[in-house]
Formats: sequence, structure tokens, C-alpha cells
Amino acid sequence: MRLSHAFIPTLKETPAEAQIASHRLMLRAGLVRQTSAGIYAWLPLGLRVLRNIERIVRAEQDAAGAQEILMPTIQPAELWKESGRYEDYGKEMLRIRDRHDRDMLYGPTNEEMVTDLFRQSIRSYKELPQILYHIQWKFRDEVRPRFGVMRGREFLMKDAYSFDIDHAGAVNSYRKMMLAYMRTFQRMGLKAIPMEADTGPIGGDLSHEFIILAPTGESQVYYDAAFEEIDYLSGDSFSHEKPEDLARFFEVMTGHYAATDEKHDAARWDQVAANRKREGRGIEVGHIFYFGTKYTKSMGAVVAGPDGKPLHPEMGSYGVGVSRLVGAVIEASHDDNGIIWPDSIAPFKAAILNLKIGDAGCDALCERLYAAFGGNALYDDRADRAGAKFADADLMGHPWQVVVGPRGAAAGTVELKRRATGERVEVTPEEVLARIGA
Ligand code: 5CA
Repeated sequence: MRLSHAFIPTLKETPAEAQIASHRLMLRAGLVRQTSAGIYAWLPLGLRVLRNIERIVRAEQDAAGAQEILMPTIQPAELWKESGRYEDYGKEMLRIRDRHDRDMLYGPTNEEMVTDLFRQSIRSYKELPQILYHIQWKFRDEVRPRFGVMRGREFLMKDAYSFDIDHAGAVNSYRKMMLAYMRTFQRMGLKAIPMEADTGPIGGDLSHEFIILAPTGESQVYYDAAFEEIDYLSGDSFSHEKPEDLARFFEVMTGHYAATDEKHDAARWDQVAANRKREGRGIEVGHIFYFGTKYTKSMGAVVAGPDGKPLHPEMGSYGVGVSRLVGAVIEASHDDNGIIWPDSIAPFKAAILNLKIGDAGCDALCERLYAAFGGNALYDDRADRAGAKFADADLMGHPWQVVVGPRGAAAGTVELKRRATGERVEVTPEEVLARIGA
């Protein structure tokens, strides 16, 4: 993308309505614009990040054996009347009436709809387990939407739903999703910690939230250093395949101390060795629930069991705040100059900064690099001051900056800057591509 013609409306001034760094930076770097309270339009730079996050979430769901579907945003009220949540959900639910006077709603979550799909099609225990997921917009009419995309009214969620024949199966699915989440967050360059949580309006009796560490996080967290040391992605770490492996994984996740403020247990905290104690701030980016037969019973979903008798499958649901993650990553990774994207979700791998537009050497070298990046670079081809280009590249947070000036271009070199460390090296264009791996 050429910056001279890109729809990336950066702001010089700090928007007054934004109270936290990620919200300020998302507006300033031109990622999103608010269209109504808590509702945002995603602009090219922001959308590329959102899509990258989706891609990682999807890959890890698929790897764990979950199957992607796509349920609609608009749901019939009948389903929610069956589960009993139509009244319970209160004002957070956006209720709509269609032209035939039928009660509809904009889905805040999809337990009812997925249970309905399940009961229409699955007949036998032999077809279980099933884990279904989708990545779809939700609407919750929050009283006080704030912090930009972190607490919006319309937001993108990955929600998965598991169906098993018994408690042991459901617990295995729950652990599988927990592992998928730890892998997902690590791939995004985040340190995530699962913490026991309340179940709220989803219901059930086992629940964990996934908190990522960020100095500006909403809640105070206490945890064992173990969570900073585990590598969930290495070849010889945990696998989804075997229940024994998942049990060992779950033991590690729940055997080490981790709690938010509300659940903090001073007596248990005292048991943690002093050199293993960690404290910090955190942001909830995911939440998983086991609730057994709550929905399958109330909605009459049954399958034939091994003995031929009907049984209500046991369910869990598993949410990731996909759009919230864009803000959460920025909270975890920024400095005074702007965003610092982790490589895996950055909108572009690199920015190419042409310091002298019109200089034949600079222009030719930049064009050559731009072509070689094949769409993975943002080319700053604006007739602007060098200072403005540096500032915008830092603000937008590209992991690498390739700086092309007339002297270097004549000598066949460029300056390569790593955004995260500020480190600069003088290299040949060939080395740029080799290092960044475009
Ligand atoms: N049905 C369950 C799991 S699929 C559920 O809805 N869980 S939830 O309410 O905890 O939401 C899941 C995730 O969505 C949260 O962890 C959070 O990351 C994200 N989320 C929830 N509310 C909002 C909101 N108002 N704005 C942005 N993200 C949100």
C-alpha cells in the first residue's frame, strides 16, 4: 500500500474522548473511527490487524479439532424464551421487531442458537464430541461503553461450543480449548494467564478468564512465575490429542497460583515462594465456561446414549474477544511514540520510508523493495518531511522500518530499524529481505 493514497487518517492531536493509551493510539494511527457510542468502523490499518488476529484464532481452533460455522447476528426471541434467558438478559440485549411483529434480537452470544442447530441434526452419542465455533459480531448494550474497542457495544467475538456425552468428555473439551487459548495468545506475543472466574449470565460451575498482562490493565493480578516460563508452542509441550496430556496441562494451569483482585486468597498467596511471586495489571481477553446440561435440558436437546436411552449432552462455551484484542495488544505493547506491533499481527511487516521523493536513486530503490515485499509493506511515498515520516512510522508501529535516503541509495544501502528496540543497522536491500523474511 502506498501511503500517499491510503485511507489511513492519522491525527496529530490526542483525541480528548480517549482515556487510555490503546484508544488514543487506535484513533491517532487511523485504525478505527467511532460511528455511534461503542460502535466502530474499521479502517484499512485496523482491519488488517483484526484479520490477522482472526487468522491466528482460527488456526488454533482448527488445530484443536473445532469446526468453523457462521451463525447470523440476528436471532429469533423464541430460542431465548426456551432457555429462559430472554427476560434475564435485561437491557444489555438489543431487541428488535420485524415487519411481521416478530420479536428478534441482535445476538449478545450464541448458546441458544448453537443448541438449536445441534438438536436438529445430531441424533446419536456416536456423533460426539462436537466443537463448533464462529467468529461473528455481537451486540451488548453496555451502559457505559468505554476504552474504545475494549468495551464496545458492537464487538467481534470468537465463540466456540462443545457437546459431549458425559462430564468427563466435557472436561476434556474444556481443557482442549484452554490449551488452544494459551497457544493463541502466545502466537500474538502476549503473556496470558488463566484465572478462575465467576460464570455470570452464561451460567455453569466451572469457568476461567484469560488475562493478559499489560501495565495499564483494568484489574490487579497475582500469579506464579511459572506462567511466564511455559512455552505452549514448542514441539514437546502439551498436545490436544490425548486426554492424559490435557489432564497434565490442566493440572499445571490450575496448580500454580493465579488470581485477580476479587478472587485473591491471601492464605494461598503466602504459600507461593517469594521469588516466584508476580504482581501486575491485566486485561480479560477470553472467557471459557462449562455448564453441563443447562441449555440442552431447557431446550430439549437429546441424543441416543450407548444404552439406547436418550441423554442430554454436556456443553461448554469458549469466548475470545477478537476486536478487544486489538486494543489489549496495544496496551501491552506501546511506548510514548506509538504502537509496537508483534510481528504475527502487524498490519504490515515493514514501512518503507523514502526520505527524498523525486531523487532517482531513492525512488528506484524504494520501488524495488516495495515490489519485493509483495503487499506486505507500507510505502511512505508522500512528499513530506523526513521527521513526519519517522513519527508516523513509529505511531503506526510497523515492526520494521526501511529508511531510504539519497546517500545510502547511491551507495546501495538502507537503514533498517527495529521498532521494538530502536536498533538501527545499515544493510543492503538484499539483507533487508533476508532479515524480515518477506
Ligand atoms: N458465550 C460466552 C463464551 S463464548 C461469552 O459470551 N463469554 S463472555 O461474555 O465472557 O465474552 C467473551 C469475550 O468477549 C470476553 O472475554 C471479552 O474478551 C469479549 N467481550 C465481552 N464483552 C465485550 C465488549 N463489550 N467489548 C469488547 N469485547 C467484549
